[in-house]
Amino acid sequence: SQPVRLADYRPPEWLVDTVELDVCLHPTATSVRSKLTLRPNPEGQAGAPLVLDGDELAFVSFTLDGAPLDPSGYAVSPTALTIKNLPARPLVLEIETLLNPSANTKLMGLYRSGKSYCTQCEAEGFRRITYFPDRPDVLSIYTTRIEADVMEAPVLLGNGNPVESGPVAGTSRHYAVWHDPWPKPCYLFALVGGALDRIVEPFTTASGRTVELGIYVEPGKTDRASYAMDALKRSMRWDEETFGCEYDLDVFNIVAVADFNMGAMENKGLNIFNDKYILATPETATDVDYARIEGIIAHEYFHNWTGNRITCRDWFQLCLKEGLTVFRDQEFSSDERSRPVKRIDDVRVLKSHQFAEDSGPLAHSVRPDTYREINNFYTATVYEKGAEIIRMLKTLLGSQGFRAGMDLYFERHDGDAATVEDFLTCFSDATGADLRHFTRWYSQAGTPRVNVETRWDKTARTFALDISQQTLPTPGQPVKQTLTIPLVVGLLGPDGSELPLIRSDATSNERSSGILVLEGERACFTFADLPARPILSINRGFSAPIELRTDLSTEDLLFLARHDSDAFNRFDAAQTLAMGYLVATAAALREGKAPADPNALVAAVDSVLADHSLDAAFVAQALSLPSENDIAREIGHDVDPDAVAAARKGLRQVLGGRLAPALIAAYERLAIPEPYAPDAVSAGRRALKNGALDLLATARAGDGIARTVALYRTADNMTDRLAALTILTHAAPQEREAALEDFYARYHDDPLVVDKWLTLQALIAEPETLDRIRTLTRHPAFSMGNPNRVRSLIGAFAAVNPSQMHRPDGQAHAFVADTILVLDRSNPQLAARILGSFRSWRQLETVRRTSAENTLRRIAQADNLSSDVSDIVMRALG
Ligand code: DPP
Ligand code: ZN
Repeated sequence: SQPVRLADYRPPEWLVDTVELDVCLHPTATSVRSKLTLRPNPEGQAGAPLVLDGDELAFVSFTLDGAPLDPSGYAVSPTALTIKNLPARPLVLEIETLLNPSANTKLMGLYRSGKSYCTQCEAEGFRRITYFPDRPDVLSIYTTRIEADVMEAPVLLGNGNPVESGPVAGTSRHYAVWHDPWPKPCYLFALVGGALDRIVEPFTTASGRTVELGIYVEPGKTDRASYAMDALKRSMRWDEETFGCEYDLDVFNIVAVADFNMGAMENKGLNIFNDKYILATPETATDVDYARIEGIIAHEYFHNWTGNRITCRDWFQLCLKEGLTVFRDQEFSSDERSRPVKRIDDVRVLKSHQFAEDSGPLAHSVRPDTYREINNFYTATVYEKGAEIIRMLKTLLGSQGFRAGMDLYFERHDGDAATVEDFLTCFSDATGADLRHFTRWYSQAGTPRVNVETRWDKTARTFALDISQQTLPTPGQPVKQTLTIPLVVGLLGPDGSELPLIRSDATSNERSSGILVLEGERACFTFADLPARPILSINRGFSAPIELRTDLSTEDLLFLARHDSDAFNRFDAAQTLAMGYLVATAAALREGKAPADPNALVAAVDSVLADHSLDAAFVAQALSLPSENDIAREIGHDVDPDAVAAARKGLRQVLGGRLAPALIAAYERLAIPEPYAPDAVSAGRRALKNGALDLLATARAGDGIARTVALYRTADNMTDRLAALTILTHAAPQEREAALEDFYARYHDDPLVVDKWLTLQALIAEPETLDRIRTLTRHPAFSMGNPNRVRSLIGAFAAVNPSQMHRPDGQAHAFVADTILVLDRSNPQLAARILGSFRSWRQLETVRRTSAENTLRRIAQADNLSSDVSDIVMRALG
């Protein structure tokens, strides 16, 4: 397929004002009749043919203004319906297509999940339902009639508000009509039909309107939807209070389905969710699951304004809705939970996914300027780095300036298909700020490296920071520009107190600001009137998404880990110490030398553990080391994943052994029976308790294993039981098989819990794991047809078990590649996702790198690759 280029954007030739759909659901022969009112776009090119997109469509018939057209006047294929020589005036086009939803394994367009019918149209799935100008800048008002067998699909849902429903006389069928008054692009279209149960609750909006909120689930699972409902109501209130965004329909429905390629989808008034992000009870979901459900419910709801009321002009602008909406859901979770802990979580995700993507062959800018397959751009860069850009914007403009820009954006662009430029212009217009240099964050790929050197002048009592930035080349971008980098700083005195910031280099209104803005390649910032040499705390709260290098000594980092008032940097100082140790030890192990000296890190973690004023969730984060993938990225080249795994495991044993008394104390203090509640404080206590137990068991200290066995048996919630099972699986091979068997026996009826069981086994860092996975692919609980099962077993293995995925014999590479090629025939999006796990292959040592490269070449040479897989494999090799 030819690449699509941002520079080639042209307005649509034809607009579609209204769409009337009539969908008669049938397992293998669903008919779709579509009536479009079209008119020439005044901004389009006059006299252009009308080209409607299709994808694997079976054309039945069409009429123009009620009459059939001579076959010489149009061309139709499964991928397009083209009509030439149309008069430049409003027209009515009626088209009928025929679909087989049961055969739709791509899970794009209309498909079946279990016995239900559902749709997924983002990005380009609507063209798999009917011929249509499938692009986000064509906005239409939709009326949808859905008809189905009343037994098969007693529930019929569409976008917007329900209009009417009833039986189809003389048949076993019934129908429902839905009308959505808000013009929308077709990627936000959805319908659902099935035998579903629901919970329903009213919500009163800020202006006093009542909205009926419904969550639909498989029969018998309504008791698992109450947390999602609670999160939805809190999200709706938060968006009113924080951004003045009120909901705009009479109903808001969410449907949970078991087969879904993504997490969830923000279809107007009818969100469709992967059921793993709806269903939760204390017995089946962990604290992490609850937090994700809350975050994704909020994310999809927030799209109603950032995505739906204001949508994207074209798919290059995907970050306009995604980065902004991720930022909004992060802020919501920060307000609902603990802001510093949420920030630590988000930065961990950013580094492990986005930084990894940005430093390898799949690096791309937040707003790419070309793509071959848009499905491959739902990435950590577009989402998470996109959110970081919004966060920096807020840091630079301040809360009030940021809110003023958002208000103007909603006011000016409501109803538009907008661009990143439109968005940024609102902020410069609202605040007077010049954002031209800042805009580079959207177009330049790669993580900037920022270097900080400090100079303390005892006589002058000044402290100077020499700061420089550099971004390494990425594919297609050999030469990099400088970026606007906002660095939040603090200076700590010898007793750990915050020193006043007096900038001697700055203009009067910047003099006491704790935000240093680097725009050029290098700059010097000087602080004056200091009583003693300060310790620098910089990039507080991770104010810029950068790789930071400083000249802070081990003692300085230990000091920050003990005293920094910025909780993120306190955590980060300990992580930096850990990373330094892990990188040095991985190198030493490869050369057969002794591990590095862990004393500073042990002291840092010890002081965090001893500080009972800290949030338990924060302490749990401090106990948790950088992942093997994070360490590999830090090493950057010639990586031996076995050495990395050994270094990390060794450090966990050191921490568990040396800190045993404090860990035992923490465990015992927190292991008091209390009824389960998923709130952040209780979750934090469990995270610390189980984190302490994990280190003890790993070190075989403090009766860690016996305590874990007991926890597994007595746990009354999934968080504790899964934590115990995880520890036993990794740290107690002799307990492993019995525990895994017991877990499966307890939960085999619950696919979402079985997923946890699959993932746990996929992540065992032992050579037997590959065979175990092969065996599990034949297990009755596994299915290649269900994306959650595939991601839980094979996706998890490929992405987060680096020592086994990159076995030097190449067998795991071969297995994963074979799986990808099989999957590509049924579900290319899922296949391409898993292939993305090869993204860091170039950093491996020679033997493993050669195996990865050969494997990628074999995939590239396979016949009939989807555009999804061929795009990733070409770029990965590129
Ligand atoms: N737009 C969805 C989301 O990120 C993904 N398709 O919410
Ligand atoms: Zn989204």
